[in-house]
Amino acid sequence: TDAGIHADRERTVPESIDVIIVGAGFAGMYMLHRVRSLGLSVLVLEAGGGVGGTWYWNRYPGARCDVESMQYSYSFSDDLQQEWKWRERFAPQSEILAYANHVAQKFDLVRDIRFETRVVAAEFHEADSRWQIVTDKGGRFSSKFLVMATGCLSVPLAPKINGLENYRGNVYHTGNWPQKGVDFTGQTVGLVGTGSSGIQATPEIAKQAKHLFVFQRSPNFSIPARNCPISPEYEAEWKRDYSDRRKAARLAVSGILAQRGQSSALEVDEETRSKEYERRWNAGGTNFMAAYPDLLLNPDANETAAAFVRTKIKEIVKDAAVAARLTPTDHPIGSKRICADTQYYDTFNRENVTLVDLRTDPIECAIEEGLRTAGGHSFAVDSLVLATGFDAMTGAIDKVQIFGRNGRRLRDKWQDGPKTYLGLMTAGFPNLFIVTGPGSPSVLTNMIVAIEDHVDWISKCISHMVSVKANSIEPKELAENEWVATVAAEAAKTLMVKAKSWYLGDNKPGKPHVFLAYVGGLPKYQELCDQVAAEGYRGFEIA
Ligand code: N01
Repeated sequence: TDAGIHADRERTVPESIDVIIVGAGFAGMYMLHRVRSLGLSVLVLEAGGGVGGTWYWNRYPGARCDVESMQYSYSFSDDLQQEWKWRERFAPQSEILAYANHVAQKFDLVRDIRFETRVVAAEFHEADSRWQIVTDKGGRFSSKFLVMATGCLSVPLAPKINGLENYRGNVYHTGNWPQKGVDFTGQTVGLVGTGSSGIQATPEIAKQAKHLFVFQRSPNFSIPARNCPISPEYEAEWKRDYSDRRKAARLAVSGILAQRGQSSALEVDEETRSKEYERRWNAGGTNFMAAYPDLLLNPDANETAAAFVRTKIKEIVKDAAVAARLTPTDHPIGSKRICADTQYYDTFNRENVTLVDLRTDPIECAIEEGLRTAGGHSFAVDSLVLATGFDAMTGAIDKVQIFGRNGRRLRDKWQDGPKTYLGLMTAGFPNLFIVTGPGSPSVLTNMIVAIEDHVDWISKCISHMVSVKANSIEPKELAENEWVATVAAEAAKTLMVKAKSWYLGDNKPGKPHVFLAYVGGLPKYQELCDQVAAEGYRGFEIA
């Protein structure tokens, strides 16, 4: 409750620490490492029982990264990137979690992390410019700086299904999967949601279950991942010039090294285009979208790529009616996050898989045995898997009761959409940093690159604050308002605003319709962040 933070304030003396970091995912772990090098005291508070963040929670069958392993990894330590061996082109969740644990061990991180400790409230005290932090365990802390490293897709979202309490089977959410895994052998399973998570889980559950019903509201575009083992030659090639490749990746809009087409999709003839799409489809992965630079800018260009994928779905799925239901027609390809799959569309050729189209016949309620649709169809299922996504970008911050200057609550400030300067800080909440916060490139890029850049910037900022003996830093309202307008204007130039998506908050009833990430690309953004710092933190108030 809101009273929580105020109640016990005077009872115990809080532990006093220079920097408190919330979250021990990839952002929190690197932040901890960097803060230590500043010689400050630091503590990480983490809700989970281990490190890894999103890769700790998302243990659903088929969970895998869609950025290649050689790139979806830290670049800050050459020693680390040389010694770690990735086994697959796209690492499965288990391997990424093992990597996170390896990093924690190598840099001796765990001694400064409190696990199973959820931050519930944080309040800024003007008198001493410090944050007072309260955890669900009743722990109280005081820190000069507070860093939210709480992730962009870390609060699972479950739809309200009437009567779910009457359902007698098991309910799982992909974003909060049981640690010991789930064995669906012999079960009839219902899976709701066909985003990245649902598309990855579907083929794996289908292999195990007696029968799988996939409840689809919106069909999605998906490209085959073509995952494969990493050959020793490929690994050696990467490791030979790892640092140059990392530098080159940082010059790409997405922070991902990929072959990028240079001409408009409409400048080349149809045959050339088809060949190029075919080549990328066969190469696999989301780099498909890098075929032409205008795919997310020009609807006609976009349609050429969308039409190609639609044809593929028709070719793969044998039942024409099922193929038609799986075919997206309501949004430009890539305007919702494009998916990468392993045998997703093929899975609908299996006898034990049924696609249920919720657009024509929506879920009405849960019954004891399973789900019932508005059309009166009942589906008896032993387990229900919700692959229904996340309260993206703002969810984890919103869950903490954060009070800034004058007791103003962050949730109230952000009620019409998040307001940040550079996605890093928000006015009225001094010394509160957000790693890959709303208004930064974050989810549109390689998250690890975005995280490293932000953590480096925040570390330098904290170091600057210490060296000039300043008490507080926060954005000026004007700079923040300008940035919010820039983020919206950049998004409006693209087709990204043409879909109902979590990028726009559309997946959560009542969430403001605001584009949540900066689409201008990582290099331009990073240059701006560096410039701002070099000019004495232009747009920030340092006191
Ligand atoms: O979630 P989503 P996700 N009734 O929001 C449906 C990253 N990620 O967990 O489109 C019925 O994309 C919803 O339908 P609709 C990646 O950035 C990456 O799959 O709203 N259906 C949709 O189909 C990704 O974008 C990886 O009509 C309902 C689905 O649930 C992000 O995480 C892997 C419903 C939700 O899709 C989120 O992906 C996994 C309802 N009431 C995730 N409510 C990789 O690296 C929602 N849905 C590969």
